[in-house]
Amino acid sequence: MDGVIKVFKNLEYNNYLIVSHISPDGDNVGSTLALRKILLKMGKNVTIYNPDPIPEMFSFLDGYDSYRHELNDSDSFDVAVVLDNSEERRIGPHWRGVSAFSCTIQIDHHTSVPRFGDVVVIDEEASAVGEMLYFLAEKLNIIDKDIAEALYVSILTDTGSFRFSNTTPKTFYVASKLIEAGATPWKINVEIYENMPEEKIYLLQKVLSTLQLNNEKNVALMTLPLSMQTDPSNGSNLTEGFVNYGRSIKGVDISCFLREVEKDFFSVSLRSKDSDVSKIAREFFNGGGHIHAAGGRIAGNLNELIPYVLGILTNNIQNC
Ligand SMILES: [Mn+2]
Repeated sequence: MDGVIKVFKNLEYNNYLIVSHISPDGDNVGSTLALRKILLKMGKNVTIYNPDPIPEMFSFLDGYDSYRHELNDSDSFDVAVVLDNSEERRIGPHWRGVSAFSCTIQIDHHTSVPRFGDVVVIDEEASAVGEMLYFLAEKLNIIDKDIAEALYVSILTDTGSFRFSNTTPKTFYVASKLIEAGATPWKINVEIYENMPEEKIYLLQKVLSTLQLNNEKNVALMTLPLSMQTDPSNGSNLTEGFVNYGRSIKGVDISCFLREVEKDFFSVSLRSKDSDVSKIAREFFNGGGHIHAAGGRIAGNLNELIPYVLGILTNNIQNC
């Protein structure tokens, strides 16, 4: 993080743009809002951008209302900070590339290869970008309740409430520091997990009705065609976490969720207990991610995709 701190302390750089990835999740939003507050406290001008709607469950976090969903040609920034994202094309349609900035910083914990920042900090062992940013905040000696809550949300959501394989002693160390700094686990739990729009539960009901397993019963597949959606533009928010239900079945290694984004074009979410789904996502679904949580996309007709995808996943199970 020393390279990042050097940039932040450069008095010639005053205007910051913070971006992450489309289809925002908890780590994306939490790390973006925490870094926004850190830079504001350092006296910088900060713009945060995401083209997509920010899930309402994060609305209790400081800065939630300050997202911009588009950028103009007249906007000019000294520094761009890209969080939780290893692919430039997933930043959003208004991203003009690194040449638009004096300096680009990339902070990430994904295993995928492409790196494009001038200053790159990657920690594949970190449970969340929020965990990495805690050490930045600590070094800068800038932390308050807002920052602690946002970072706690990053870690809570990316570790599936401290249950996933990315949860380490360091994760709990950082979480304890964040609680000391003002994050309240129960309050945040209620905001994030006990506060769902009823629409989401009705959608889950429909998605669970599509559940099917392969013959070996180690791959689970669920689907959500456009015909089942009343608000496809909000589909990534309303279905966040659905893919985990497939993995929760005894004996299932890989769970896959296909959500139709536009006619005959699907977003693919993958979760696993053992197999490396980031490899499968890269090879077959034009995506990437982590060993046990990855995603991508695929074009095709749903009736043809179902056997095709089940076949790919069945053939790529790695027995550990
Ligand atoms: Mn993340």
